Amino acid sequence: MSLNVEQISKYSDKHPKPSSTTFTYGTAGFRTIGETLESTVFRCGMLAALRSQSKQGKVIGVMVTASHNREEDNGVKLVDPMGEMLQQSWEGYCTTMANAATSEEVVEVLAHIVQEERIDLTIKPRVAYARDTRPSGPLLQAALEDGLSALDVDASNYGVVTTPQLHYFVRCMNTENSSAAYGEPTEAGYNAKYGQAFLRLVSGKQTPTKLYIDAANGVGAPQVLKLADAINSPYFNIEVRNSDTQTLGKLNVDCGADHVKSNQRPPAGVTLVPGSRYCSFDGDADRILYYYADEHGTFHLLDGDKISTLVATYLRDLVSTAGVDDLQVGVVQTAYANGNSTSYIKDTLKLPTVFAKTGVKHLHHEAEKMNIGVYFEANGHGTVLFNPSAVAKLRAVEPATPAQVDAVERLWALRDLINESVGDAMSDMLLVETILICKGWTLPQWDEAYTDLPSRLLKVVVNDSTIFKTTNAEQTLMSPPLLQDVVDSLVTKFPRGRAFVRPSGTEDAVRVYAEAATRRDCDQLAYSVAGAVFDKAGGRGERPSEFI
Ligand code: G16
Repeated sequence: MSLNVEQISKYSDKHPKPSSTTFTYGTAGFRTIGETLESTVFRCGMLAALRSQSKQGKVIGVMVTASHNREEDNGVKLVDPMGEMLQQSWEGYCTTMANAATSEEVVEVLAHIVQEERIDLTIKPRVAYARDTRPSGPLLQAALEDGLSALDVDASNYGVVTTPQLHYFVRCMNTENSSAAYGEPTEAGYNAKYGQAFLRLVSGKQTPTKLYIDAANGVGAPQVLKLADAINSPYFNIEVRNSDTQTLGKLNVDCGADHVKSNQRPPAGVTLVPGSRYCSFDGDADRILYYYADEHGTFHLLDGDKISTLVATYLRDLVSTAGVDDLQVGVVQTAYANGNSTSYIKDTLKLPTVFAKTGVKHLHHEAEKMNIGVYFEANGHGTVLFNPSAVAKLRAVEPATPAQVDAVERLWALRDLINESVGDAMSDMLLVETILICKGWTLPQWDEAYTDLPSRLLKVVVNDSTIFKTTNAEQTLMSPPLLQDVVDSLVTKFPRGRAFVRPSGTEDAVRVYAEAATRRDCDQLAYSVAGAVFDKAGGRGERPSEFI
């Protein structure tokens, strides 16, 4: 059997590539102005089909979203059979395919992949797809459906759901009726699985105070309300803010996890009251952060590092109580992790920790190497993985005391509570809520573990961000020449200073991260480095200069 060239060309001609744009499969798939993505999304439909055939007809996911990005952006990414991000060796195919200039070239690239991957075209391809609430979503979904029709895909449309929900559905579909069955691949199945695990873990404990959720005016708003309906318990007492998915121009604007983390202040539409509890999702609900105001009204952020240390501590203690001593909990971070969180993990928790490049796909792979791998980016994106050896060790344990029985049961329930396929704001929120309820902790009590070094994340817009090349887990610049020397000399001026520069893989910009012993030093360092990037590497627009 060979490719149906006539059918593919007919559909492809409907979605010509914009001639002036070059597309790259970046940190989390393709991301750019939504209107320019039609040809790319169409072609991703066909790539998903081939990927499915290369996996003997397993379901591949396609999510149309630009997550934390501004509303006019959109994006698309492929999800592999176990709900994980697309295998990296296929990212090159995606980029080549997205940049094919004509329908003839599109067919050539498809034929090349079929040959390289020895794909059996008689296998029926299966794809599950969904989108977030962005205005360009319906147009891109239609392009995607053309791509699926071009290769006669057996397709399942999941409508408007969160990104992690789609990852979950893919894993469920591919494990159905197997010993690794993950759950029912429906919204109701998702809510039942995570809701029931949550109630198993918290029942009998004291009920918590209300949790205010900033849903970034994105798809997390309707979905978390459905989760709350399914749980239907005072243990999950929530009020959703920034839930307007209908009005144009509101998604991720002055709200959501990225805004809260970058600006280190609460979102619009939320007035912090001391003693109350708050969290923010991002636009597609794959990130979460908590925060609160102290009695002086000062804002305190509990970011991905704080979530990671809370979860790792809880798991470490349960493993120890359960008596599964050779079961190791480890933590994966990126260069954005606050220096004090890394010291706390190493020196106080005495847990192994490794650094990965930015992008949950990189952290996920490192976490898979650990028995129980806790991975979170400081921006609130992450999850926990139990590898097969951890599962085997848990199965083998023979608890002798009631405390051991309880700890083992809790570990199993936690595994049911966690979305192991990808970082998931709703599942992570239930995990944090569980730990806080079980410990009887307030947010300030959780925050006591260690104090963050002051940090600042800035964005610099430059003429060409592709000239920025990094090494050393993206902490050292190799290009543009000599810029790293400037960063190094600035860093030495500030006690406990640390800074790095890297190109974003989801936005057309360069990111600058800095931390130092005091807020003033940290901001001076961050703005000095950002100013140097702007001056020496083709800065565009306004020079970053708030403090200098
Ligand atoms: C995505 C990735 C994250 C990454 C973030 C920023 O988040 O999934 O792993 O940290 O982009 O990446 P960059 O600094 O390369 O732009 P999201 O929430 O937008 O999917």
